[in-house]
Parts: sequence; C-alpha cells; structure tokens
Amino acid sequence: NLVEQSKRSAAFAAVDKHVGPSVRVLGVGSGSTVVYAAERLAELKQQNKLHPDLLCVPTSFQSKQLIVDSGLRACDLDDLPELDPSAPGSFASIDVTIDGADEVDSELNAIKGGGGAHLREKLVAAASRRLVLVADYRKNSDVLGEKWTQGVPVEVSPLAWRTIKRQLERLGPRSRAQGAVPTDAAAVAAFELAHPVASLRQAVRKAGPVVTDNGNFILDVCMGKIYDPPAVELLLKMVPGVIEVGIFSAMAAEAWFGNEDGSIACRI
Ligand code: DER
Repeated sequence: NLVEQSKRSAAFAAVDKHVGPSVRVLGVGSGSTVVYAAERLAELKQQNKLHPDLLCVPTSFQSKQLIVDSGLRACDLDDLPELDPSAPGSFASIDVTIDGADEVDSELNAIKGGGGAHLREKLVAAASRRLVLVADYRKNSDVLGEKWTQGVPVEVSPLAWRTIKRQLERLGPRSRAQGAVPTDAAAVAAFELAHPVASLRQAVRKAGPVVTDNGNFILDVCMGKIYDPPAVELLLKMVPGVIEVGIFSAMAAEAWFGNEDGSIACRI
C-alpha cells in the first residue's frame, strides 16, 4: 500500500546515500520504517558493498533482531572501540544512524517513541556523527503535534507513574496559589494546550501497560502543537521520575520522506 511503499522508498534511498564501504559503525533505529532499511542493508551485504567489519548498534530488541536477521554484526554502544578523546568528533563513536520518526517539523525536530524505543534511540543518536531520519509522508510536518496527535512519548519510572502523570499535567499556567513555578511562563509559550494530558500506554498483546525494553512505563503526553520543541523537551525532562522524552530537538541532520506519488523528499 501507499504508506508502506513510501516508507520503503525513503529507507532505501537513505541507506544507499549514507551506508557505503566507508561506514565502519552504523546505528540502527527501531520501528516499521527501519525494517526496510534493514532489508536494503541485507541486499548490500550480499553484494559485498558494506565494510567487511561493519558494526551495527541496536536501539531495541527489535533493532537487534533486524541486525542479526540481516546477517550483520551487532555491537552495544558501550562495547564500541574507544576513540582517541583528543581526536576531533570523538564524541561520536557511530558514523551514521538511520532511524524512524513519528513526526518531523520544519526545523528537523522530531517526535519519536511511537514504538517505545526512544531512550536507547536518543543515546545512539547522541553518539552519532550524523542522524538520518526516514519516514512516510504522514510524518512530514511543519509543527510538532500537528500530525502526530497521540502525544509525546515519555518514558517514566513505574514506581510512581501516577505522581509523575499529575506533575506532567500541572505544567502550564498556574496561579501562585496553585504553586506556580518559574518555568510556567516558558510552558505557556512553548505548547498549545493550557495543561498537558498524560495517558499510560496500554499494551495490546499483553495485559496491563506497555513495559519498555528497559523495564519502564510510557506516558503519552498530549500538549497540542509544540511551538518550542527544545523548551518542551527540557520542561518534560525536568519532571522527577521522567527517564527520557520522545522529542529529539535539532538532532537530525537529514530527514527522508517517501511521498504519496512515489517520489522522495530529503530535508536537511
Ligand atoms: O519508536 C520510535 O522511536 C520509532 O522510531 C518511531 O518513531 C517510528 O516508527 P515507524 O517507522 O514504525 O513509524
């Protein structure tokens, strides 16, 4: 169907552009679009067009399965060979990471975590010289929250998820009597709703809530349009018990979208 075809076109184009024999360490994201990226990697591997010692860093159990099933070698982030700290760019032990997104705005800020993998995805993205997002046309947006209306995925400690939910929903304009804090002013300008609405993500093929690969819960936080992604990312991250936030502010170098007409759009 159109959506799957557009995912496949974007993933193939991005892999062909960015993963050649010079790539030594590749970050592999999670989700359904990255499945097509893995399909292309398997083809390139068959054609001996990849580095013979290519190491692939997974971002989830799913991602590791994709790597192994594609005949590639998986390597955890901490097990990558140490780089000379004085060397330029030594922050990035990964040459390039290919990952999906739930929505990308005009500044290449992204909402991620629709698949519940954003904690390890953000760790891998931050250790990558270049993050390349691949997505179907539904994710191509101007403002975060415009097309992806399921809320910002926020990974939280299961120990006190109800308390964390309440704190998240208090973000926004409050009177002094309600315990206004300095960040309230920032909150008012940063997102559309007066107050967020946080929902515990329920599992489908398992009773009870989704439990992430890291043993945590996910609250999907609806905020309306997100006018200032970096500010919102910070506001959410500062709530005690929040482990990672599915807003990737200014982390992506490029975003590749499959269009409905079969063409491909690349935004940098
Ligand atoms: O969970 C994630 O962060 C995924 O990368 C998600 O954002 C994209 O998943 P999709 O490719 O299945 O839409």
